[in-house]
Parts: sequence; C-alpha cells; structure tokens
Amino acid sequence: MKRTGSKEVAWDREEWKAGVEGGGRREIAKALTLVESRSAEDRDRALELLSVLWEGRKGWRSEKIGFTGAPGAGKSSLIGALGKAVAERGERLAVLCVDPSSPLSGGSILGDRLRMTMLSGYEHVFVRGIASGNHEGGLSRGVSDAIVVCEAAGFDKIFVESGGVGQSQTAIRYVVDFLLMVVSPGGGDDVQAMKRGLLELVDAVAVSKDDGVFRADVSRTVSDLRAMLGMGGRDIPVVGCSILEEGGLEEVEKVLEGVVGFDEEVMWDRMWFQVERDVRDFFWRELEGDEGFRRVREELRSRVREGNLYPGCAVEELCGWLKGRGRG
Ligand SMILES: Nc1nc2c(ncn2[C@@H]2O[C@H](COP(=O)(O)OP(=O)(O)OP(=O)(O)O)[C@@H](O)[C@H]2O)c(=O)[nH]1
Ligand SMILES: [Mg+2]
Repeated sequence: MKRTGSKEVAWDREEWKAGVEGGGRREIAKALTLVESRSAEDRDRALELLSVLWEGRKGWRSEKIGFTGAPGAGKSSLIGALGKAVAERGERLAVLCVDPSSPLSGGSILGDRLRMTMLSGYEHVFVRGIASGNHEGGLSRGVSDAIVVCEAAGFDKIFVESGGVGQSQTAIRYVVDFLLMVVSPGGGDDVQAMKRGLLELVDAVAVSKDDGVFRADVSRTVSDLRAMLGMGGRDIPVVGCSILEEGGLEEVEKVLEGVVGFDEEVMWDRMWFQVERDVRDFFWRELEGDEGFRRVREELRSRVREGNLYPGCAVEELCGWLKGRGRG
C-alpha cells in the first residue's frame, strides 16, 4: 500500500502488531491514534491491525471496568485512587477516557477531565483520552477498538471512563465486563439515572464524596438508591466512598472483584449487539441523508404533533413509503 503524498509511510501490520503486543507505550499510543483516525486509508489499516490483533484474543485476560455517571460525579478521582492501588500491586493498568465531544483532540484531552496525576508516576500505567464516534459505528465502536488494542497489549485491567452526558453514559455498557456508576451525593443524580434507565444497566453504584459536609447526603443517597433498586427487584451493591479521606475504597475494590468470573456468553452477546446496532445506525443516517425521506418524516411528525395522526400509523406510513421507494 503506497501513499501518494510527499510523505510515504511504510505500512507493516506485523510490525505494528508486534509493537502493540510488546506493550511499548509509544507503540500502543501510535496504534490508538491509528484506530481513532478519521481518514479512510487509516481506517483500512486500523481494521487490518485490529484483525490481526484479534486473532490472538484466546490468550487475553484483561478485566474491563467501566465508570459512568454525570459530569463531576467523581469518576476520574475514583479511577485515580483505585488505579493507584492497582499500580501499587504491580498490575498493568490502562485507563481510557472517552470524550465524545471532541473527536479530533486525540490523546491530548487529558488535563482537565482527568484528575489522574496520581497515576502519572507509574511506568506500567497507561492513561489516554480517546475520541469516539468518528467512523462508521458511532459512539462505542471507537472505544471497542481502543480496548482491543489494550487487551492485545496485555494490560491486566482496563478502566474506561465514559463521557458524562447522554448516550455516552450508556454506550460503554457494551464494551466492559463490569459497569460502576458514580453518583454525587444529594444532587439528584440518582433519580436522573433511574429515569434514564441507566440504573438498570449498571452492576454497582458508588456514591462519592463521603466526607466532611457531604456525609449526611451520602448516607441519604445510599439508602434512596437501595430503595429505588429494591423496588425494581435489583440487588446490586451500593457503597459510599471518599477520595479525600480514602474511605470506602476497599469496599469499592471488593465490589469490583465481581468482575472475576464474568459470563463469556454475555460478552459475546454484547459484542454482537454492537455490530447490529452500528449497522442499524448506519442505515438510519443514510436515510436521514435522503431528502425525500426527510420530507415525509417531517410531514408525519407534524401530523402526529397536531393530533391528526396516531404514532403507530406514522410507523406504517413511513415503512410503506420506504417499501414503495424501493420499487422506484
Ligand atoms: N470532597 C470530595 N470531593 C471529591 C471527591 N471525589 C471527587 N471530588 C471532587 O469532585 C469534582 C469532580 O471530580 P471528577 O473526578 O473530575 O469527576 P468526573 O466524574 O470525572 O467529572 P467529568 O469527567 O467532568 O464528568 C472535583 O472537584 C473533585 O475534586 C471526594 O471523594 N470527596
Ligand atoms: Mg472525569
């Protein structure tokens, strides 16, 4: 494969594979930049690389833990504290921080969002911001690809911090083995999470900032959450913790040990779910690019809005229009 510009870069996927599998920081970073790239040529190469890495997956054993929750909930702080404990035990840790809002920033978004300076001194800890949603496959494809690179690189644990808003809070469900939700005390995060269905997706909840003036709010939030979960018949751990006073961190670690022995079948189902969802999203985006479709959709939407059309009939009409379009 040759590049037609002035800069001709030799592409040797076996060399890249060996680099990633060798676990070198620079090689891993380079591979992550490649899988994030928006260019079509890079995408071809990225998929080649991911495919050869994927062939070796039988030997992988990274535990993948996701951290989700509203902006400012304390995700990064908790990752920093837990990561430090992991690093002190000598385990290799990769931290991926998903930033859907700035797909072009690549690895440079660390700084503000990641308060993980406590991890910077460890040779065997790799921290990186990753862009998502910049090629076919939407939000979590980019994260999945980055995780495959990290798994191939042999990390014992991979922590993934979700973007704090909207879809990105839930999208990581499908790429991790265990999903922890971090909740700020007393701010109504818990109620929001329930309304949005996020509580149904997580494996455990950590209520942050269990220190100083927040302490009473934390214990109230913990019991509210337990009550809410109980009503839904869900019995998942809810623990309070503090980064400031380092309280409750061992409890959180214990909860995360639930990752061991996760269900392989569930993982495969999630992986395939992403494939189908990404294809569905592709078709929907294609449709939205069609002027005729947009016109019909807007017309039906207004009729539903004005009370002149039942939503179920709008489905029938839209599908009928699509079938008819196929016949020209
Ligand atoms: N008192 C106290 N403050 C905390 C604790 N954990 C986090 N904070 C503070 O809460 C704020 C947000 O923490 P982050 O860890 O950046 O939160 P985040 O969820 O990663 O935020 P985004 O990445 O922006 O979504 C910071 O000012 C932290 O210092 C805690 O245990 N106790
Ligand atoms: Mg953060």
